[in-house]
Amino acid sequence: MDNAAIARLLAETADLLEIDGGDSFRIRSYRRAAESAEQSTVDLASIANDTAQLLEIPGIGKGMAAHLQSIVATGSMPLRDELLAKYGASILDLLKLPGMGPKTVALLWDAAKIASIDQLAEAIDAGKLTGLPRMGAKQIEKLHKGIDDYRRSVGRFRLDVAEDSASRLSRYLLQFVGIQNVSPAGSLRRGRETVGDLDLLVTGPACEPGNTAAAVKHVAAYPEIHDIIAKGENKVSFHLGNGLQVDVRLLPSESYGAALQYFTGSKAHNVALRQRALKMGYTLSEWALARLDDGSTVAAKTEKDIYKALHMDWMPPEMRENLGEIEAAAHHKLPKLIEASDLRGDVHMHTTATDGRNSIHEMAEAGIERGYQYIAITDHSKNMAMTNGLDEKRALEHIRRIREVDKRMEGRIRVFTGIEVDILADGKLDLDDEVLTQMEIVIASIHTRFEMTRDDMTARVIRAMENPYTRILGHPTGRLLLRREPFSLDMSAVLRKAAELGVAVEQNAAPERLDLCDRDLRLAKEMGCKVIISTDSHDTRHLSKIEYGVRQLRRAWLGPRDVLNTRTAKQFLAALRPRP
Ligand code: DGT
Ligand code: CA
Ligand code: CA
Ligand code: ZN
Repeated sequence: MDNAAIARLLAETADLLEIDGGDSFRIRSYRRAAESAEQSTVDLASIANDTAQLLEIPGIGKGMAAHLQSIVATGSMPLRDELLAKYGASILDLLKLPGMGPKTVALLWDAAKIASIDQLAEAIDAGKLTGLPRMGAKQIEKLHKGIDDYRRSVGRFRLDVAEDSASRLSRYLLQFVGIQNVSPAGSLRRGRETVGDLDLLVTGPACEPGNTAAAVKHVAAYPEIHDIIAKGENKVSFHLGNGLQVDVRLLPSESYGAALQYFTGSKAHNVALRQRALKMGYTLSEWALARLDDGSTVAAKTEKDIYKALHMDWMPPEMRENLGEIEAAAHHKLPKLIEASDLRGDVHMHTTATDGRNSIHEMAEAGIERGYQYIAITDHSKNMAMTNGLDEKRALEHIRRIREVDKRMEGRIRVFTGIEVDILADGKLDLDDEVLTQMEIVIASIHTRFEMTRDDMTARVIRAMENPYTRILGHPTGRLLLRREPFSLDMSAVLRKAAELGVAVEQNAAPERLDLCDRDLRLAKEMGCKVIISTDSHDTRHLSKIEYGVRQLRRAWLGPRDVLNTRTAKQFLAALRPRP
């Protein structure tokens, strides 16, 4: 760890302390130490074990020396960890907005629990800042603009947001007669949970070289453009009103496959693929796979042609991260990935009994519409008071109603009884066993007390899974993408325990959650963990969001057999942990 990194950690700690309303003397001591670390000519990491030498540095006393040693040894220090656990790392992003200091951040936290730029944007849109001290209309307007600028420069966007923007833009582009085909590339095509910018490839008669002026004009006239960054003969880059950057490329159809391959990436995949091409005497570019000796084109028109010329099978974009897919494709050993159409049921959803917007019956009809054989109704338990969570008595009534609807469906769809029962702070479940024993699907989830230490949180989750009624661990990380960090958890310990107990872990497909990242999912598969995927729908329209979760399963190379709810209703129930 270099001095600059140490200085940054110390300065962050000072910022967090100030947000926390800490003692000003203490805050200053961290700032001074940060400056000293920044300016010191000795490498602090190399002298960290020598306390006497540390104390010679101006601004470093005994206490600070111990903090430095902890930073060098562990990459952090207890106070920083504690404050990050309380506020989340995203709160520090707020300081990057113009005119925003720790005092204002503290004010926003106290008044509205705002801890990230996205939360601030939401609060502004909802008019929640009006009336707060130091938040006049002018200041709010300035913040609003600052957020737009920030997002334009560094922000990432949720997959669903990027996809909506891409499909609206595609529809517009296709209105132009000379544009025949629009396809997303980049991280959107690879299904990453967040997207940095949109890469759209466009082909058609109006996109052929030397003839693009009219098409470029059409692209640049898109009404949702906020500002144009660059405009050339075959490329237009711009920002949308929401801050998302878009690169639209107009391509000759003869090199469409090469461009699609190149701009889909990932960078790591492309680098490895180019090396393979070189070894075979070819060069690979966005224009073509060509021979090194005479430059003649080997393949360019379709991605399949290119991979085939490299003696590989074509692979789904989700796999292209250079994590073994190149070798697998070369040995014709690519696995079959799961698809949304493999799923036979959705087993986590809410109704008007708690915080959902539709009735049991409406959810069942929506399940039928999607072609499902089964759904599970899993409303909240009483600990979630703000959702009108079910206590024991109401839960039993609810089961009766679910069974009634199930019967009324006359086999058109199975409606499982279920509950999303809260995991309390000590790892106990929020409802009595007598109630849980009536439920076909018991999902145990954490909704409160996110701020525990990693050890405590891991013990809490494991204790909840040890309850014999727990069949599924719901949204296992609690993260809200770009808004709330996952809670601190030893994921491999949890997955190991889940595999041992036979508890299934949920990939929550809600695009703001996507709890298990591709790495977690790979780990789950390696450990022999049962995996289910569900939408956690609060509305019949949410059932279609399953696709966002499926993309993550595919990124982790999961096939239909790796996911329990690809099975029939009967097989699905039998595959879950047996009920006591
Ligand atoms: P993002 O936008 O941050 O979510 O991620 P990507 O993967 O969409 O990255 P982006 O938009 O910078 O570039 C799109 C693809 O274009 C990328 O996946 C691979 C290709 N590409 C872009 N720049 C380079 C480069 O400098 N070298 C190589 N090999 N490929 C590049
Ligand atoms: Ca991109
Ligand atoms: Ca790009
Ligand atoms: Zn939940």
